[in-house]
Amino acid sequence: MFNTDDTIVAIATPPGRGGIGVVRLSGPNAQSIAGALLGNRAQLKPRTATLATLEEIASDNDTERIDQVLVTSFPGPASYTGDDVVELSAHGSPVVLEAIVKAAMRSGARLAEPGEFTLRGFLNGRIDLVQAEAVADLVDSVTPLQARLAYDQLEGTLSTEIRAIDTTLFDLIAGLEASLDFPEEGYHFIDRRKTVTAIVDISARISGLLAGGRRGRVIREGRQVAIIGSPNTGKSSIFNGLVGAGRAIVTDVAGTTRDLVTETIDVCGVPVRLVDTAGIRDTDNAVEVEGVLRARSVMAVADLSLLVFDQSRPFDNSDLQLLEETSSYRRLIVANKGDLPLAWSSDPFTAVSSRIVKATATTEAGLEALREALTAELVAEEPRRDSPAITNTRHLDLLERARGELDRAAQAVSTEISEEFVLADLQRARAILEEITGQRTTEDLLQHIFSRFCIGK
Ligand SMILES: Nc1nc2c(ncn2[C@@H]2O[C@H](COP(=O)(O)OP(=O)(O)OP(=O)(O)O)[C@@H](O)[C@H]2O)c(=O)[nH]1
Ligand SMILES: [Mg+2]
Repeated sequence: MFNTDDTIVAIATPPGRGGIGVVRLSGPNAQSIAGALLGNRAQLKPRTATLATLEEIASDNDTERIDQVLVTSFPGPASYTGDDVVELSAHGSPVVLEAIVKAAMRSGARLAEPGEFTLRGFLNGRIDLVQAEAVADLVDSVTPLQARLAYDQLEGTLSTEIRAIDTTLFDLIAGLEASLDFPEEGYHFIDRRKTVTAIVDISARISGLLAGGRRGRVIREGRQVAIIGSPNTGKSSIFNGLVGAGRAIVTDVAGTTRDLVTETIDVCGVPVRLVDTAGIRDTDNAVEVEGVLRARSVMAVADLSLLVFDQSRPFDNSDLQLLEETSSYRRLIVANKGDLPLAWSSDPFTAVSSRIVKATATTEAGLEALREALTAELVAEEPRRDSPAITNTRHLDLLERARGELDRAAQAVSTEISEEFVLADLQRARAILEEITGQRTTEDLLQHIFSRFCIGK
């Protein structure tokens, strides 16, 4: 399925217009195809930008100029893909870029699949699987913290740690095998106490990696937060305040919002999809009924709901109902309109364990406490730069499985089970670690990972 012998081509810059657009070629014929497009006039020096005119043979054998381009050649194996790579920087018009791709295809190149450049880099051993996944994460990042963690993984921080653990495990296995293989040298019985300590040490290092994993995953995948409440409590005002723009309609008419309104905001590096919803109430209006249905379904899937109440209005039965209806959801209770006189005769939240925050949606300062509470709910401590944070579920699952094998091995040693079983557990743990970095993979897995890339990467 992965043909790596041919030359691939794709536009590497995003769709649409731009100052510059880049077309990338990779494969054994990258240089000759680029040469043909440039009329074989330009001398390409490795890793040096050369100004050239790009043209193609028109139907009547005349040449037709396409654009003036900057061409850079990266001979393999020291290139992104490990093969010969040529990058053509043209004027960023989709028409020009497509003409270049078509001309390259007429000269024998094949249109690249999503992620195929990076896949080749992986297959050629330029990067490991963790780094390849980090490329996609970096391209997809929407907050600076996401970008930073992805870049750390691309630099190899995580790969290095996993390989180090793998090497320690390898040494341990080799030592155990030797003591089993050469009983005459007096090592017949492995030192069980030492072996357990060694296994427990390795397991602890994996636990260390896993410890930051939950937060890492939150940063990579983001969170969805629904704003829920009775009509007119100020949900859309809160939404607009957090988004920093008048995105949702705000009026003093109860039942203003009917549809879901969504924006992504950055909460301390975590991308948060904030969803404004229709005020929940019993109504005969068909449009509003649908809006309320949608509000409830968003609440059911959201990671957190901001449950908004208007404290300038007496706490009534419908408020109480809403409080009960949401008791099983993860929620943050917001007592809004803090600038107006309090109309609640008693504290309605005495029996509630959720975090409660006062807010005034109409002023910047009035939202500060809400912002802080939101951060506290969604974000724990920020990972340090030098600690390789795990962000990817695939890595988390595999590390947990590896730790499981190690714990089983440690158990087996201490319960005097035959050494062969211990070795088998340790070998399995190694195999799992190697799946993370991609020393062992399957075609299905690669297909799955690289299909989420964009074309040209
Ligand atoms: N004084 C004061 N007025 C507020 C505050 N928050 C919202 N309002 C006003 O309350 C009214 C309703 O605000 P919205 O944000 O539209 O309320 P909503 O909950 O989205 O309403 P629906 O979409 O109808 O459910 C508007 O007139 C807002 O200006 C606040 O903190 N203080
Ligand atoms: Mg609204």
